[in-house]
Amino acid sequence: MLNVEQDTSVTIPSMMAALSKDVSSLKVVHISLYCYRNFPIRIFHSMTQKAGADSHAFFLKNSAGNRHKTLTETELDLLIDSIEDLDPDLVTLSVLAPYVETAIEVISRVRRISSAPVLVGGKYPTINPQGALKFADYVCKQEGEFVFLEVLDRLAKGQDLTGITGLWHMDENGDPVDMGQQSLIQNLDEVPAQAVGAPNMYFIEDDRLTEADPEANTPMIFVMAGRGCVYQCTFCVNSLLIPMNKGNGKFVRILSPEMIIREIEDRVALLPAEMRERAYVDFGDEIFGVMKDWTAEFVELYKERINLPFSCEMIPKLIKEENIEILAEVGLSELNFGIQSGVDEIRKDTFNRPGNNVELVEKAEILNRHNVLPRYDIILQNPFETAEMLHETLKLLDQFPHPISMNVFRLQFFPHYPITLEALKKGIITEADLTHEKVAEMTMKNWNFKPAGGTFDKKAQYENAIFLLGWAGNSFNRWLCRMFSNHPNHVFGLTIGLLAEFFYRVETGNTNFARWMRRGRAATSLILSGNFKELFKSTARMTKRIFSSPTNTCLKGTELAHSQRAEEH
Ligand code: B12
Ligand code: SF4
Repeated sequence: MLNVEQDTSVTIPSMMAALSKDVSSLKVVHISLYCYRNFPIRIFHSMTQKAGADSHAFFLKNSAGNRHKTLTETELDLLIDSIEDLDPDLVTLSVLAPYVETAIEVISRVRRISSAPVLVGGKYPTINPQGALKFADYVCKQEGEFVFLEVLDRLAKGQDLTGITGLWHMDENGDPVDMGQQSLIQNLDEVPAQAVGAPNMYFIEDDRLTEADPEANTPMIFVMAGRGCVYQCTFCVNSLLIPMNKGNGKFVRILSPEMIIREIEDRVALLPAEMRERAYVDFGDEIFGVMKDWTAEFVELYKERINLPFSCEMIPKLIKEENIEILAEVGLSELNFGIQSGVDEIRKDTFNRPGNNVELVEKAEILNRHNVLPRYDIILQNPFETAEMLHETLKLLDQFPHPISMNVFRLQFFPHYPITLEALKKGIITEADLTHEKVAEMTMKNWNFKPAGGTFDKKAQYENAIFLLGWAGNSFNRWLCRMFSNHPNHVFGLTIGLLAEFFYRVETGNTNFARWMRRGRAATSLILSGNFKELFKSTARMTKRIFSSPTNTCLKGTELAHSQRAEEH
């Protein structure tokens, strides 16, 4: 049953203004799992503070890609002890599918020391509210701003939390009560900007709790100018969210250029002076800079008030030369460009994704003409693809302007996604592959493709070659991949496998050797691009870092921030 509330006269500011005065007596703890760049937790922390309540945001670890560091007992104790000291009236968590087990563990510990209601929201609760009710008292389906404000108001008035649209709970028999969902927020300008560098933000990592926001101290300014996408790729949450929100307001929404510029200005102002000159902006939107009028207004303001390099995501089909041209003029330097497969049929039939190879090459050339570096997203270990299809992908990649840069992922099966249902139907996976433990293992340790050297399997050899092409700043790698493409024999296949595995270890390793190799690679690319100024500056920074305290948590956070974005989406 869909229970949609459509009262458009209620806005976030009007709801905030109407909140009970007693909200100021409330204490709320928000918890983010494995991510200090968590947009929802930052938005809710900001809203809670603006509402006048005492808000505390905990970032329990920050991990990305394959490098998820296991949560330790000490880290959990640090969180629980802090919550016990705070004695909150409400505890909230934002939960993605990979972190359900962690959420269960955290909540069971919270319950031992606090009787506060536990409210969860996010992708997992939105897709499976019944499942989330097994570990939380209240579950928010879909966007949570209105739900959250209503919860604050009711708690302040001492009222119970049942009967709120979008807030699911159990009835007296222990059965889930379907409370539907609220309509989508149509005017994003109403939503308070995410809190960065605000009071009461804590980061728990490496068995330490730091009372500071690590995000306030990184040169990468990560923002979202909008929400939503027009496509429904079968491996993406939008394939579920778009149908779920039919008749529920516009799905693709965007902040006004003025609001996003103000948010970036505030972020730049937070940075220490020496960091400002190497600051850059990264837009996490699913689609950015597509609408002509919005883009024209944005570039004008950006040039005048921000003037920093920036990167974004754009679906190749939506790339238009006139937009790229003006965005590049004001600093667009890198763009995530989703190819996913080099075979039109796989893209269309298996992934339900727009665009064909001819078009992809044309779009990549547009970027090349405007000196925008594309980062190609590729999905490997796709059981729907054959060795021959991967050979096609290898050939396609060779047609793009070189050197090429890539994010190489492994196909993931998230519960309920269309591609997962298809794989279940075809017997490619079973329900046993979709348990919380399995999803966690795949997304926390096997998110990025891991090449395996020494394989005689042709499909794996092509995958290794595709991975190696991402390291093709080295023209030997490119030559080798081309030779393999023209003569797909085991001599080339095995050599590529060994090299690919070596480079993967360099990219992800924690040894000193791996770290120095990564530095060497970065330095080589600066030398090749003639950027000696940056080479000098980063050498100076690195030298300073090596001789300063090795346990500086914020520095570690900064390093992670650099690498994290590249290996996630
Ligand atoms: C931006 C983004 C990121 C950013 C920021 C992530 C973050 N946690 O905010 C970065 C790059 C860091 C990232 C990393 C990862 N991501 Co990501 N990411 C996205 C993306 C593109 C947008 C999410 C977003 O922030 N939207 C804007 C916010 C405001 O909306 P929202 O998150 O939906 O939150 C609203 C509601 O859900 C609700 N809500 C959310 N939490 C709560 C909590 C409470 C208490 C309440 C009341 C309501 C509520 O209210 C919010 C405001 O309206 C989505 C795709 C998508 N379309 O959503 C993938 C997505 C969320 N990512 C995904 C994955 C797998 C990951 C990684 C695990 C990848 C990896 N292995 O490294 C990591 C995990 C990071 C982490 N620990 O959180 C998957 C999750 C799949 C799933 N079914 O859960 C998604 C859905 C993509 C996909 N494959 O479908 N990601
Ligand atoms: S184009 Fe990107 S964001 Fe949009 S549905 Fe496909 S994968 Fe998701």
